[in-house]
Amino acid sequence: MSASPASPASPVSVTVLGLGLMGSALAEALLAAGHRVTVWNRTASKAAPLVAHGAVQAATVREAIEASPLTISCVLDYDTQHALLEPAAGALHGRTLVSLTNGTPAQAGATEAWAHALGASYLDGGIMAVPHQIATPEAFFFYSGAQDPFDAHRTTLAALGAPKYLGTDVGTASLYDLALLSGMDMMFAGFFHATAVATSHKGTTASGFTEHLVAWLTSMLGMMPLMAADIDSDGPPVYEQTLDLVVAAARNMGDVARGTGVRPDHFDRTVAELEARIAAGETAYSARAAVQHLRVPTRG
Ligand code: FVH
Repeated sequence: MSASPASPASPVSVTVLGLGLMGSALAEALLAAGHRVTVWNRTASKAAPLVAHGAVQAATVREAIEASPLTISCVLDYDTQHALLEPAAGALHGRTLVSLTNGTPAQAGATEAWAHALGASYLDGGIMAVPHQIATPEAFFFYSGAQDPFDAHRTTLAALGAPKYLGTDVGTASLYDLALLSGMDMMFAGFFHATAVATSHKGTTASGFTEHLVAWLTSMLGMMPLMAADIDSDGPPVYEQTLDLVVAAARNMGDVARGTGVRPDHFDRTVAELEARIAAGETAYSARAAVQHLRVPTRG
């Protein structure tokens, strides 16, 4: 990411609230794209590198919001965000607020209602990147909420990473964001578990073993679209195994963990759950059944 400003066809004024690792990367990307950037952060000293690159530092949240038609908020969580915005709420009238703070669909819905009651436009966003990936081809962002503010600010937001608009249901961006983060979290949990088991072997390094793990998981990624098609369909699954085979493998994975001094709890829970399904008369293991068994009744 370059700090020397480019000259976009239409430079615009943008405010960034929150200059943690991510907020600073967002502000830097907007500056690099040639926009006029106003910043505010609780710890004022974090603005210094951005001011050196041309940002204007606002003394208050209200002053920051008033500087631009578009305010991007990226702080710790929604409670923090609301506490910052509430005293300056009047300044949002006629402006657009984009929240890139991580939160839930319910928080997105409450913030949209709050913003609309103030006469502000609102978009909720999910950042699918880490700070050093901002403004690179790897970065993409989910947005949801009213179409008009997205259309109005799409080009500006594209300076951060590819914008993917998910529609007017404001909770969709955070739903997708948290679903992708859940997948990532469980993938890393699998990596940590596999590495703990493998490095119990004398002479095996995490780096050496991880070459095998990455090759294996990369080949398994190709299964996901097939499994997804099965989950979407009502027909016979394309990919299916017997539950007996899957429970036997899970039992072995739990036993090897126990034998190598690694916590076996995940596999013990899996074995118990699969045995209950076998006892209930199920015989087949498919992606569709796996997803169905994850669902719990929700209160209506
Ligand atoms: N960093 C990442 O990799 C992930 C990538 C995906 C999206 N997340 C979300 O982005 C939000 C901000 O994350 P961050 O990386 O900037 O986080 P920090 O570096 O820890 O900065 C936190 C900012 O929040 C401000 N803040 C915290 N508490 C308060 C408060 N009580 N009052 C006012 N501001 C507060 C903090 O201010 P300061 O400590 O510098 O004064 C930072 O600006 C987040 O939702 C991630 O989940 C990032």
